[in-house]
Amino acid sequence: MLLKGDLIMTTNKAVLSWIEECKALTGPEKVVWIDGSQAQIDDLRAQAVATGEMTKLNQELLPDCYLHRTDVNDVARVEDRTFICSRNKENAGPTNNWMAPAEAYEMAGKLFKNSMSGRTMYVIPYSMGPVGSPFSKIGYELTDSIYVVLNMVIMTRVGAAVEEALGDSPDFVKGLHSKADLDKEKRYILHFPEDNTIWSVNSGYGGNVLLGKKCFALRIASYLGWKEGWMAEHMLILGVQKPDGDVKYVAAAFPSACGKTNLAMLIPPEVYRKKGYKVWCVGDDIAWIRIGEDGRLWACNPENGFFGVAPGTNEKSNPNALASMRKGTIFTNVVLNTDNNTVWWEGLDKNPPEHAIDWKGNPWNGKTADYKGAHPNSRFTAPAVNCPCISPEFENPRGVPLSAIIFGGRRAKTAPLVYQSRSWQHGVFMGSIMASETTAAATGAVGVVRRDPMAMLPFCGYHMADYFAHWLEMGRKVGEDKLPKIFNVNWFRTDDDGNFIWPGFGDNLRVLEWIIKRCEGTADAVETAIGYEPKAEDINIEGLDIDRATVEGLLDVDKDLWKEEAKGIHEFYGKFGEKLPQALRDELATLEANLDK
Ligand code: OXD
Ligand code: MN
Repeated sequence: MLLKGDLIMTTNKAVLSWIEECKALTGPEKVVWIDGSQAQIDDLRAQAVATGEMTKLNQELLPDCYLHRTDVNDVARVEDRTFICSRNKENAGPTNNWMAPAEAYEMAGKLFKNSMSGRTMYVIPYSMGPVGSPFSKIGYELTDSIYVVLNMVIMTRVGAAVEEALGDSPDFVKGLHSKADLDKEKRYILHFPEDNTIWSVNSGYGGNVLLGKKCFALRIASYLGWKEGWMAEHMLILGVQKPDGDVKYVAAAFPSACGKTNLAMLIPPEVYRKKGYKVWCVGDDIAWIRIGEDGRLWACNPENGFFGVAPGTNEKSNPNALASMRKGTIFTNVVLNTDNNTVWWEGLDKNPPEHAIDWKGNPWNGKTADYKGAHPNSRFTAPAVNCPCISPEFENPRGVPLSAIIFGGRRAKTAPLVYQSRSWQHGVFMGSIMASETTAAATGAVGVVRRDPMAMLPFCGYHMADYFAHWLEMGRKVGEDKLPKIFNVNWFRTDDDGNFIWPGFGDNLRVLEWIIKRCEGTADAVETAIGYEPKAEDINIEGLDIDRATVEGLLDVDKDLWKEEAKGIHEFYGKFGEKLPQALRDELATLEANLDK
């Protein structure tokens, strides 16, 4: 039986008894069931404005948009306080923090004890993926934060249809979140993969508290995928529509700060637009990948919105993202322009507001201030339907068939603009050695190589060597002829003065074009020590300010740098000991032999 409003209830016994347990633990004053209705959303927004939790923005310029500021000590994901609480320590592997489940439940149980006293517990039933799709999985998040509710309503599919789809099944992810007192010393993001459970306490920042996203759709889902024969990946999904109307889909994994959202929403350069090219965004962050009825790999974006980084987003870097956030969007930790009640961030334009409030809530004059007004990790939470290039296949319960998988990173010299793997196994090796060099934007030394296999280092919910083995196993199941081809790209090669050589942004379509032609068997390649590369003349530079010789430079493979790279890979692989699949050791040996030729 389903009732409306505050009284919405399900008869699902597993759901009800778990909520009772969480109520007894956290002691809320009342419980409100989220039905996703507009009336309820309006009411919650009004409550959040009344308490100061959110600021209503200029409704003419930014209809249904709000601003929220997090606590100043609570502005990003906390990897050092994120744990995989598998029963066996070995199953979390060397790249995750681990805590024994009993210890974790006991320790965090004390932090949750009466943490919702005097507060409301919101019950959010949500689906990752279109409700009822074979890809989709259901979760419940219990939270004491209206901000979380309003973000989850954008980022996931919420409400009664989800509960109907679940029926009496106990197969749902149990997420419990409490802001508690936002004490950063007591902040924990705990995952219990074998229990389908997530506990998050003492944070109010998106990545730690929107439990459908990184916690469920990557950490728990990667574990479920391993057990059930599918894959949860930190990948964007886009479709390139060619002039003949045919659309080819690719999924791409990049570590953070490599422009994933920008690539996902790419606008083709003019020469391509004139020919009739178009790019469709299916997702900007997460891909769930399954073997389809035709035996190929199909991908679905489990999310329903974008939780993107605001700074640097502008009319040049990503006009589609800007268009996506013009209505129904929640901005977090950006600048408030008090002259017109709109928002601003560094890199939006060259006209910072003079009368403003910074992300910490202090008066800020953008014309004279010598410090940033928006937090570097300030965010927009925007509904996917707002995106002008959202794919017509976004809601397709079958997902989209993948022609290519692309890995990438930020490398000043080592990796060429693009290269292709010789096989699926070699492609898995390419993903496993993914790395990015640190930039001046982050604290710490510049140019330090950080390995981030498949961009999953912070998000893999089990032993990463088992994860590599799972990739290899998926390849064996599908078979080379039906598998997507695997590529690596690097938009970030620099010249001797440190300037980027490749124009990037929309022009990345020029590289995607070669990738797609390789998948179709209509472009040539040359074999190098690291894999297949385009001939310089096969990268279209029509309308660009760079010449053929520059493209040759971008494709250059410096064997000495790669020998250094191979040493770094040995060191990284050393972490995994005996568990590292032999196939990856073989690939490393092949690379080294090729470099010595
Ligand atoms: C994200 C991340 O927020 O990868 O998407 O950190
Ligand atoms: Mn991400």
